[in-house]
Amino acid sequence: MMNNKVLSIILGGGQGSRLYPLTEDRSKPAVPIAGKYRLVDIPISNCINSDIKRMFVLTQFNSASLNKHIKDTYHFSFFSSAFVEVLAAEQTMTNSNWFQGTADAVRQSMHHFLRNDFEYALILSGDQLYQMDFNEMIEKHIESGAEISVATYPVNAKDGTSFGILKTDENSMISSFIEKPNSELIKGWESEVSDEMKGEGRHYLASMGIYVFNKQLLVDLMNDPSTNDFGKEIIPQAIGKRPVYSYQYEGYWTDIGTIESFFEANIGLTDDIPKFNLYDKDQRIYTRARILPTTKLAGTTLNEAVIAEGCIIQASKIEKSVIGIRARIGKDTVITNAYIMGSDYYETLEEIEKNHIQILVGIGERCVINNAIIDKNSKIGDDVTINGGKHLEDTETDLYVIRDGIVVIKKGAIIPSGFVL
Ligand code: ADQ
Ligand code: ADP
Repeated sequence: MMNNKVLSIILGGGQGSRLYPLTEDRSKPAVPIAGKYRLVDIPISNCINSDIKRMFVLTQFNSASLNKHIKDTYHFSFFSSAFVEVLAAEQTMTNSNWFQGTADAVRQSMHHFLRNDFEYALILSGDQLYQMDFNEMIEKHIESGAEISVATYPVNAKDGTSFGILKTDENSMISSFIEKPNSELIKGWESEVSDEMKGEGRHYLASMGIYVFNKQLLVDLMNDPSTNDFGKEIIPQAIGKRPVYSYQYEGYWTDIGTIESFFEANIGLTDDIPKFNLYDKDQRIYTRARILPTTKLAGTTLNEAVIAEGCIIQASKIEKSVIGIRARIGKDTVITNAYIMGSDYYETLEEIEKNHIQILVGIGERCVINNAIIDKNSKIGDDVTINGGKHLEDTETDLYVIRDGIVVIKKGAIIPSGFVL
């Protein structure tokens, strides 16, 4: 019922440096996940499933692929007030800077938001994997008399250092907050959590970076130009002065802002019962309907594989891997623990012949690929070995980047036949 009073603001990404090179030539919300989606589809789908249908996506780059994706995917009825609008950092007469942080991004876009009628702003992160009904959070926000609500999630001490950690009183009002405490500082920030959480060592309440703000307070806070960030300034400074409440979330939620967490979240989809459920018809994840043909397989042993549509696969084995749209994989190739993003296009037989194309888009024959992310449109020759793992040091070349043992082949990279890593 409240949904027509809610405006959603999706923080689509700063520089995206932690997801580099996936963000080398696309904005973070456009990074492909789970074989056929893009990062931005997650918060947008959560909003649609919560019946919140007015969304702004804030991003640093005005990327053609993001705009095309949003434009081609989210069509609403002519008579509906629903929209998804991308706002890229823009230079105006009064401001020549890029967004300086999350709050600054909201501040600079405030004039766009204020053209809409709303009472509550739902501020979301663009790099998280979760399925959440925001209605419950908004209802609690109203019931408790909060002016700001922060969604929270119990984490362990190790993970706690990468989040805002908070404490609440017995009514869930937040009494103190510390942004990303180090392993020394986090001591003493334990909260009372359920026995189940205790059993898992998750004693610390982390901010999920998901906020509900009363409109007027947001407007007031944005009038102070000295603050640039929600986690570093806005939230900690509001505590004690305004009613700021915690809304504790129970479901699955993970941050996918780094190569390692992004990789693990994708490979996790191949689990017997994945924590992130793409098959739940009540919490559907939307994306572009590409009308691709079905996937064709020949001679492949599959085990725990997630395979998108439009692929042509002759590999001998695919295990614990996610294979994205239009992927082409040659004979006798073995793929394990890998996220192959697939391609934006196919080369036709005529093209291949006419242009004497030696290395086709996709993966060639007799390759071995393990612990790797292969970005879109890359061309991997025959007899290529890419064996990622902790034995490899962080590196960057023109063709690939290694982070935490995961080899990321850059978008469109051409890896010559016989290459070994
Ligand atoms: P971080 O995720 O580290 O911590 P931040 O880098 O500010 O915070 O990013 C939050 C979201 O905003 C991300 O989706 C990011 O891509 C996006 N973003 C960042 N800068 C942006 C910009 N200039 N323009 C548009 N979008 C931008 C935050 C909180 C912590 C909390 C974690 C939970 O600060 O308190 O624990 O989120 O993940
Ligand atoms: P996605 O399918 O992941 O949403 P895009 O919308 O970015 O990807 O691109 C898909 C479309 O882009 C393809 O159907 C194709 O028509 C076109 N395309 C992109 N790159 C190329 C290319 N190098 N050659 C031919 N077509 C391309």
